[in-house]
Amino acid sequence: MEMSFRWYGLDDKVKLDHIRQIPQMKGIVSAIYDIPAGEVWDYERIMSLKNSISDHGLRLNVIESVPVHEDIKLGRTTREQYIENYKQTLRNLSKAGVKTVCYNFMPVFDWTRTNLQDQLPDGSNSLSYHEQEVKQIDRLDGKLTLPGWDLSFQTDKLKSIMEAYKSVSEDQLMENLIYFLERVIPVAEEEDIKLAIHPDDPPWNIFGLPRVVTCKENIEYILQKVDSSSNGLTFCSGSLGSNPENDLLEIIEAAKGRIHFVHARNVKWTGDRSFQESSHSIHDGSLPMVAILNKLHEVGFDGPIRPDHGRMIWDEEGRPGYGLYDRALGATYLNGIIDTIKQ
Ligand code: DNO
Repeated sequence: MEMSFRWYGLDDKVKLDHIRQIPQMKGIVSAIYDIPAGEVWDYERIMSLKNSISDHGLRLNVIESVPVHEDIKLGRTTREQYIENYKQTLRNLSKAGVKTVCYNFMPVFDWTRTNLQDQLPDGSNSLSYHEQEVKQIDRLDGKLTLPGWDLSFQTDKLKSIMEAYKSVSEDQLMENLIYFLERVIPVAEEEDIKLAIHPDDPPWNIFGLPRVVTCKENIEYILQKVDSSSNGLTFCSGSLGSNPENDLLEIIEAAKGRIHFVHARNVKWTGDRSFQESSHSIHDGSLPMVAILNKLHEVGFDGPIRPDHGRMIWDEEGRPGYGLYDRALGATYLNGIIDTIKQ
């Protein structure tokens, strides 16, 4: 497995020189963050991102993410142009040597939490989600906001986009995902690119918006419906694992051969549809990290893996979930397990 680390580009407080000092760190997972969803990523800009990373002895091995325009998720007729643009971005990435591309199909909101600095018993803090708090928010009052949202569109359009989703059922959203994949996967195949869909986080509907990358059955459906090795999964333990009903080992088995990227992190279940992110250790969270890595190895996964969110420890301040210290501890913990498995 290729140990990797997410880096938010030159503005990231976490520096490549520091990332490189984490033992066995090889890959950088990044993106071009200022290109709006739906637009083509320019080859020169991709190359400049790639070179800024290789100058520091690391390799840009995964793009996370090329965002999918809302019109594609909504199935609007305008999706055709955005799909063409997506294909062109894939061609440009491939030309630049990037072969793994992560993306998600969550309507409107990417990962959602209710607290970005929830204190843990050891004095550190981390991200948490409490369903009761989400339920209390009126989704259409126009002021919908939660900490840490990655919005893929202008916030002033929030109300109309939420309205538009009222007529999109889960089945329809799934159909729109398949429509998208049927068109982009042939290009990914030609370009030898592995697309890796990220599960929904959390893996259930929020604010009445449908979500479909939530469970084993749906993941199997997506992988089988467009049956190509280029159509794969980002196995994210923390996203899928925040629902105790998801058996992570069974999901790995079901996606065997189609897992192209791994996000490894732990969460502690704190109540019904509620959880808090913990350290990566099996002693702190509810997820069987050792068994997960064993299972990934057993099904032959040997691709890029990154420690996912970390806690904020040692007074570090920065992007919630994406500080240096706890993610470095996470990488080291994961590497220890991987080394042991491989002996
Ligand atoms: C959160 C991340 C997600 C992820 C996207 C992938 O920290 O795991 O934002 O990057 O959902 O498209």
